Parts: sequence; structure tokens; C-alpha cells
Amino acid sequence: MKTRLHRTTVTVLCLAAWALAAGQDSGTTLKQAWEKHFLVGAALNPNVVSGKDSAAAAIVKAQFNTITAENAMKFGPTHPKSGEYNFKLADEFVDYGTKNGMAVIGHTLVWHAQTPRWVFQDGEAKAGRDTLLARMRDHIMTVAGRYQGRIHGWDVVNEAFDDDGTLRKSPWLNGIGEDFIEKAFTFAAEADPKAELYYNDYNVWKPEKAAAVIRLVKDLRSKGIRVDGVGEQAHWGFSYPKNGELKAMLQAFREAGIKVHITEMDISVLPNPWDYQGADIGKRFDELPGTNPYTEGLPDSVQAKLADRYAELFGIFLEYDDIVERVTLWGVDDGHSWLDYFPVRGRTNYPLLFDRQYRPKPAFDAVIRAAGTGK
Ligand code: 9MR
Repeated sequence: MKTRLHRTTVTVLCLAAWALAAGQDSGTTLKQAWEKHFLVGAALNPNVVSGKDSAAAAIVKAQFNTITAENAMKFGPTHPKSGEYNFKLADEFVDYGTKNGMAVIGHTLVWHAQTPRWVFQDGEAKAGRDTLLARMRDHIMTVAGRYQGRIHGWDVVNEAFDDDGTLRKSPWLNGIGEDFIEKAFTFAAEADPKAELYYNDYNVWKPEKAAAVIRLVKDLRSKGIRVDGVGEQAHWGFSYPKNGELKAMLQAFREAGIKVHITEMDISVLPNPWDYQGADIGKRFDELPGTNPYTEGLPDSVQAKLADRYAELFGIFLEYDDIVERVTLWGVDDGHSWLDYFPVRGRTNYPLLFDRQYRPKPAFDAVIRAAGTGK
């Protein structure tokens, strides 16, 4: 018993030392390496914000200058019932960012997912346009209004397009009509006039989707409605997007005069026999033999491949740093990534820059080196 306790203590101390090394050694940090180019951030869960996950919290303070709440500011958590708001986790998150001088990103005001059923219902019937618009306005004014002046930018509308560039048949679209997007941006500008306002989606690198998003932004701007940038979520893999596809997307946005934020970056290292690209959380597949190969650890060869992939992607962001404003990773460490549950539940993925022991991975060094600042 004593030996086991001792061993546990030693393990905990080692982990803490690694975490410190990850966050606080004298080497260049992510935010330093990229400070002349764009913000670098991570999505946080409440345990990081509260400090319960102290190793992750140390990394965040040392490495990142912008943060996004992975879930805490969404419709479901903040507004679970009609007339009932719950701001505990969102308040803690925004306070944390403010206290640490970070650019706080609000995610997200209008989305088809993680929005409670009551929003779209009127008794047994579907809520009509006026009801839905009133609910949307109340939600945006209350949530974005609460944090007025403290949010760097809001993901106002999330995932409104399908990959072919047509509007997603979401309950917002069905209930309000196509102008639900411009209404959301109008309400958000009223609620927090100083916050930047973004349209955010995955697979924006697909040409039809990029074209649709650019058309949307131009259309809104022509009506005097403010849109400050577009978020490409960047839930990517080894083989997609192709570098040329990513550059074509960034070039199109550059020519359109639209800033780009890389908002939810992670790179899956796992086999993808379904050839699924994107982050539609409605999509699920059954595990197939051989699709969860790294439960005992990531082989060096794959680790190196991941580092190379991160390096080439950040190299491209650097080429487009006149329009790329921010790169946010969707999590801090591999032990807390949604990709362990998507699109198959219960796999072991390695998509981020810090491993399950909170140690910086070769991909971390590669990202530092890609800035050209040396290490
Ligand atoms: O990472 C988030 C996960 O913890 C939630 O269960 C999930 C539920 O909707 O949302 C995840 O974050 C999503 C983000 O808010 C929008 N783009 C896709 C992200 C991954 O699903």
C-alpha cells in the first residue's frame, strides 16, 4: 500500500513537472512565436477555467493569448428553459479570460445544435417566425449584452451552410427564413457594438462552401450589416484539405477583403474509411476493425507525420497572415478532445499539440519552428 501510494505521488510529481516544462520553460511559447502574425488560442472546458485541471491551466496561461469556451457559452448551457438563464460557467470563463488579459471569443449565439427543443416549439406546434425572431433577439441581447465590452469577438452564426453551399435545413432556417442570419448579426451588433462578429463553419475550404460564405458576407455588408470575419473551424486530417485547397480558400477571402479565423483546429490521426470530412455532430459511424489502432500510444512515425502536417498548415497561415487573425486549437491536450467520440465513440485520438501527460509533442515544436523564430 505504502509503495503504491509512493508510486502515485511520484507519478503525480512527474506529471506536474512535465506540465510546468510544457508551460513555463524558457523556450519560445506559441503566443510569442506567432505574436507578429496572429493570436494563438485554445478551447477550454470548465476544469481548466477553475484550475481543477491545473496542468492544462498552466499550459493555457503560458502558451495562449486567446480562448474559446468549448461549450459553456452555447444556447443550451446558458438558456436551458424559456426565461431561465444560467451564466455560472460562462461568467467564470469570461472572468478568467479578462483576468489573464486574453482575447475572449464568444461561441456561439445561433446554431442548430446544442439548442434546447423549447426554442423551436410553441406548445405542440412549431414556433412561427415572429416567436423565433423574438426568442433569438432575447437570447442575443441577454447573452452578448451581459458581456458587452469584454468579448473580443462572437461566433454569431455557426454552421448555417451545407458543404454544397446551400443553406442547411435547420430549424432556424425553417422557422424564420433565409434572413435569420442577417437578423442574428443585426441583434449581435446591437448587443455588443465593440465585439467583432464572425460567421463560423467547418469545411469552408470546400470551394462551393467558400463561395457561399463569401456571397453571404458581401450581401450582408452591402446592406450595412457588420460582419468582421469568417471562422474556418479546421477539423482536419492528414489528407484534407489539400494544401492547394486551403490556399485557394485563403486567396478567395483575401480577394474578397474578408478576415479569416482558424477557430477549432485539430488534426485527426485515425483511419477514416468512411472518408468523412467535417464536424457535423449529427454524423456517427460504427467502429470498424483497425480504426482505433493507437490505444497504447502513438508510434513515432505518426507523431512525426502529425508534426509535419501542423508545420505545413501553419506555414500556409503565415503566407496569409495579412488576413489570418487567429488560430485556435479545439482543446489543450489529447486527453480532452472531442475527437475521441467523433465520428466514432470511444477511440484514442491524438489531434492536438500537447499529449495526455500534458507534454508538448513534436507537433508543438513544429508549430513554433514554422513561425521562423527558431527555438
Ligand atoms: O467540442 C464540443 C463537444 O464537447 C460537444 O459535445 C459538441 C456538442 O455539440 O460540440 C463540440 O464543439 C463543436 C463546436 O461547438 C462547433 N463546431 C464543431 C465542434 C465539434 O463538434
